[in-house]
Amino acid sequence: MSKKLLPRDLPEEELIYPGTRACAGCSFALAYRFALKALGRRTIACTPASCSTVHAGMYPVTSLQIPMLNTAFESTAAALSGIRAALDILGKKDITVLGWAGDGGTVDIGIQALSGAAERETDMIYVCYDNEAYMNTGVQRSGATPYGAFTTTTPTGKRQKRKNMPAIMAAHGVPYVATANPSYPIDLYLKFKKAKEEFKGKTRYIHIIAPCPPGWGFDQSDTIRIGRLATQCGIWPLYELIEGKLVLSKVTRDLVEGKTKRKPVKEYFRAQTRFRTLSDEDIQKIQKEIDRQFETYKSL
Ligand SMILES: Cc1ncc(C[n+]2csc(CCOP(=O)(O)OP(=O)(O)O)c2C)c(N)n1
Ligand code: SF4
Ligand SMILES: [Mg+2]
Repeated sequence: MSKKLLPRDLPEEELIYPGTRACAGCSFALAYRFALKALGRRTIACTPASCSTVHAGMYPVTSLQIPMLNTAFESTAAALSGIRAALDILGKKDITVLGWAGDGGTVDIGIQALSGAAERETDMIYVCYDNEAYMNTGVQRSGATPYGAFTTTTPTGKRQKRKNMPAIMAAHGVPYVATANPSYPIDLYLKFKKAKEEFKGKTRYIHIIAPCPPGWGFDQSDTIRIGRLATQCGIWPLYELIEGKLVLSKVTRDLVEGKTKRKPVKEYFRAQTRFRTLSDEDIQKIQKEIDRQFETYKSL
């Protein structure tokens, strides 16, 4: 049996300097750190306007130790195709081209560029870190904001459901699609490793939940717990879609197989002030949907 990977086994090299401009308790900053441990220094990133731009810093100061191109909101994936083409002409095939964009920059404003790049089978790893709203401009709703969540543009709670972006990417025929969660850093690290090494040369898409203390309304010391709760209650299942085939990751598989007990979604919702207008009735409905989803997983 292969040895279980522990945090101490991960590469020691840090490609993000400590003391970034992200808020204390920001989870995408943590995800980025683990992703770069897997991808290594020979990576060029591309980021649109977002909290991630702030995190990277303003020239000549930066938190990143890799080159990063800051693009207009809608063009991350188009820029990635361009960078890739230039690197290929230069014969620099070993450099990983990484998109690092928020949910607004992915599921709404950047979706056409991403769809085009996926259709062109651009050799890239595209990441959506999903804090479920336009956080950098003060918490406006996005197509990834979940039903019932307060944002400044949904003051009584959003009345629509979120887009299923991993399914949209799988429908493009993208051979490696995965969800990840910074509260499970080893799982996240291994997915980036797999994307880099086993699907080299192809389009790869990783969608990461990114709990955000100020935007979601929880204490900055609770980030890891909130992230874990999202997966433990089934709201954020961890899986891969490999050539379209669903492979559940261990933590979610254990919940499906009953090896660990799924937590009630109520615990997740009531831990965040953004869901303050979500009624108990709404929560029951969502619980039933999650139960049905897990029955489907079981039947697969
Ligand atoms: C075309 C365009 N529209 C609006 C903006 C303003 N803007 C900058 S960052 C941002 C929010 C980005 O949200 P998201 O992509 O979810 O990333 P987050 O800030 O949540 O990390 C907005 C609306 C912009 N820079 N460009
Ligand atoms: S607003 Fe949220 S996502 Fe943005 S830097 Fe702060 S914690 Fe991170
Ligand atoms: Mg966002």
